[in-house]
Amino acid sequence: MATKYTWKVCLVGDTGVGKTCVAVRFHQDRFTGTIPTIGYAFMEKTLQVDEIEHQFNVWDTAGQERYRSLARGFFRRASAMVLVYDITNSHSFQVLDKYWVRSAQRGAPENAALAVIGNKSDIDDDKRQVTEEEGSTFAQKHNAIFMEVSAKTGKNVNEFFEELARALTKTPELEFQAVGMRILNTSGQDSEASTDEKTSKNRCCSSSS
Ligand SMILES: Nc1nc2c(ncn2[C@@H]2O[C@H](COP(=O)(O)OP(=O)(O)OP(=O)(O)O)[C@@H](O)[C@H]2O)c(=O)[nH]1
Ligand SMILES: [Mg+2]
Repeated sequence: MATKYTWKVCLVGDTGVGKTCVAVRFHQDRFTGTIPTIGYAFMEKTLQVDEIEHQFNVWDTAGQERYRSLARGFFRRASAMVLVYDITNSHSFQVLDKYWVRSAQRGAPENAALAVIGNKSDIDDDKRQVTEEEGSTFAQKHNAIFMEVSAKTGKNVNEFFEELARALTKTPELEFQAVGMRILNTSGQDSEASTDEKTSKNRCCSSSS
């Protein structure tokens, strides 16, 4: 039987950088209009990489300042924290170093993997405010995977998750473990369940759009 891993991946970064669009592109391979996320959205997708099955539980968090403390609550037991910026918005890049790295490190397990995505690579070069080299240097500093992607065209989105899967395979201890609890059903028999499993029943859910 093929090995199967489950990874919890949280997308974080400023509002408008395209976290939801990246998640939707990965999950449904489409690009849709979005509204700012309220709270979080959850999506699940399985990828086959090098004959290993990787189930990604992707938590798309809200970047708006008023939801930031709420977002941190979702980082617990994360296998990887993905810091997303918009290559046409230098502020969204600077704020990764100023805020999101620390926020991710505080909320997620100490050894959680870090990755960096520069989104909107489809936009013309004259609007670019962050070079690929700057993105790559920042990622190297944090020992993180780095890729420029476009949620709009789909460029590199799957490739990013494939690379993340390969990296995570080297640290199986980061695999997502649902916390079990016993619940009594109406017939009085007890059964195993977990809060995370219950959340994931819908496969894709959202507190916003
Ligand atoms: N050109 C281009 N536009 C994009 C891309 N990804 C997202 N956008 C646009 O960027 C805007 C914000 O995208 P969202 O995915 O909602 O951003 P977000 O990071 O989830 O924002 P919050 O939920 O508020 O944290 C939308 O208008 C998208 O159409 C991309 O790859 N290319
Ligand atoms: Mg969003």
